[in-house]
Amino acid sequence: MEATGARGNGREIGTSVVYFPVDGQFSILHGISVKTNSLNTNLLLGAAFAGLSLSQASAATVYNESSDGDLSGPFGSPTDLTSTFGNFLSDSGVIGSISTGTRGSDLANYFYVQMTPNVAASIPYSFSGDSDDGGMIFEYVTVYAHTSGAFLVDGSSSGYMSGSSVSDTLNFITPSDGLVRFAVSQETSNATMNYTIGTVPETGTAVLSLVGLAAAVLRRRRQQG
Ligand SMILES: [Ca+2]
Repeated sequence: MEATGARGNGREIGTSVVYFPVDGQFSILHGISVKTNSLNTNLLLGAAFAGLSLSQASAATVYNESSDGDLSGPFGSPTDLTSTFGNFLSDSGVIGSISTGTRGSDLANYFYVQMTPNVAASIPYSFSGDSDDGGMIFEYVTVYAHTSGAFLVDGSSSGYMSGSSVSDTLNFITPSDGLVRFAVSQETSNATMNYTIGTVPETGTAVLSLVGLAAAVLRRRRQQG
């Protein structure tokens, strides 16, 4: 989906953007329609497509176990993701799962990443899962300084649930070499636990951004008019 002249540069809006022969009504993404027959419609569409291009350009880097491989189980040999992300503090995240008992033998996941040294990090995480114990699931994300093994978050940032989900944020100061190890584990008999660590875009984010930007521009045009 490209609009000639507007790709990746929103500053061109209002100077040279005319892409579509619009008279009357143009439908955006099967639901949102913009009704006008003035040049404004072209400006709106230009803004929308420029926004989409910018969104794609800054898309998050995500390691997904389902397509990129199961993360390491032994604590002493975590998966090295330093080249996957470059800097995990940027838009990036991990999607994975652990399972135990009747659900599998993937008891824990360990990986380490590179971050900017000596900065305050705030990393979101979430768990969702199911259990056939009919009771509680305890899950943990523990954060270590990879090189020294020192605790950065001691695993207390955990929750419990049965068939629901929890989310929280891991707040810590990155170590002097920036290498940070994450440990994901759980304490239950029979459960599969899906988790995310870091920034993981939700399905449809780009579409929502596109529609939202177009709507915002339209509102502003109306206010100015
Ligand atoms: Ca796994």
